[in-house]
Amino acid sequence: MIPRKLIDKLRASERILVLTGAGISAESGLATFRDPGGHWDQYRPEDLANEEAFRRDPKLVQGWYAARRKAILAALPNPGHLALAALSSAVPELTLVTQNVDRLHQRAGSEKVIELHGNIHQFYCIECGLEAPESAFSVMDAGKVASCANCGGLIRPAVVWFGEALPKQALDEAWARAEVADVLLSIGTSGLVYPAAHLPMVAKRRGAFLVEINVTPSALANEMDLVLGGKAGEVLPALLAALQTHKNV
Ligand code: BJW
Repeated sequence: MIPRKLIDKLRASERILVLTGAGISAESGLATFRDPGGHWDQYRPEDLANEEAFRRDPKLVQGWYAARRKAILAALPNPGHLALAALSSAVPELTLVTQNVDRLHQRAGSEKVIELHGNIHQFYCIECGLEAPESAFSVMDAGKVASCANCGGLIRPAVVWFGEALPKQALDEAWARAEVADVLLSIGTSGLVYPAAHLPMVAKRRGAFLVEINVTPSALANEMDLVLGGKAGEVLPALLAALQTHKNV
């Protein structure tokens, strides 16, 4: 299932960059965005994931994020998350960059995770920036609009919406790691959202070996050196096992 060439590449590599997307959390029961049955089947991105939409209908947007946050808190890291956390101890240097806001990588034990699109666990005031207290979630869970205790402004999730800049430090760090990676694993992402989708190309220009793990080929599949079709929660544990077996030979 795992080509020997990949094991050899991983064994020879000094720096591995992993880019994950919503697909890695699918086996934890969380919907992706663009797959059939995904979030964008139900809603148009422009109605939810941008500031204009939020100001137009804060109740809809807060309610959607509050419901997703609840589902995320009830979900568990799956074998894909766990295998990536274990992989970081099996190779010299692994940088994990995620577009996911769910923090399942951290819950699986990955220590340093570069979050490109923020996280869904914190909310802050759109006017004064104050972080919202835990009580705000009860308000949203009850279907009401939560506002800032300090200034009355609307509170929003600490995620990156369309048209917003990614956190500079996270993007700079991810870019820098892409420039020096020997191997890049792109896992469970459609490769449609930029600038995250540029990272594999940045790594490729510098000579990295690109690998995709996805149930269906992504928009970036043609750029890959190797495409492993399958679920992240099955392929990654197999990859880890193959690497460990080979190590012991
Ligand atoms: C499995 C699996 C299993 C299933 N195992 N696999 C060209 C260049 C640069 C930018 C742009 C550009 N064209 C347009 C833009 C702008 C825009 C953009 O990219 N739009 C495209 C859609 C065209 N980008 C932005 O607006 C970004 N900001 C920006 O560019 O700012 C510029 C700026 C600079 C300075 C000042 C001001 C502005 C921001 C993008 C923010 C994206 N936000 C979202 C929502 C975040 C919050 C939330 O979670 O609600 O992030 S959108 C959504 O898409 C979310 C995801 O992180 C992101 C990526 O999705 P992902 O993870 O790839 O999921 P899916 O569903 O697409 O794919 C799942 C995959 O998994 C599939 O391939 C499945 O097959 C696979 N899969 N099960 C393995 N078990």
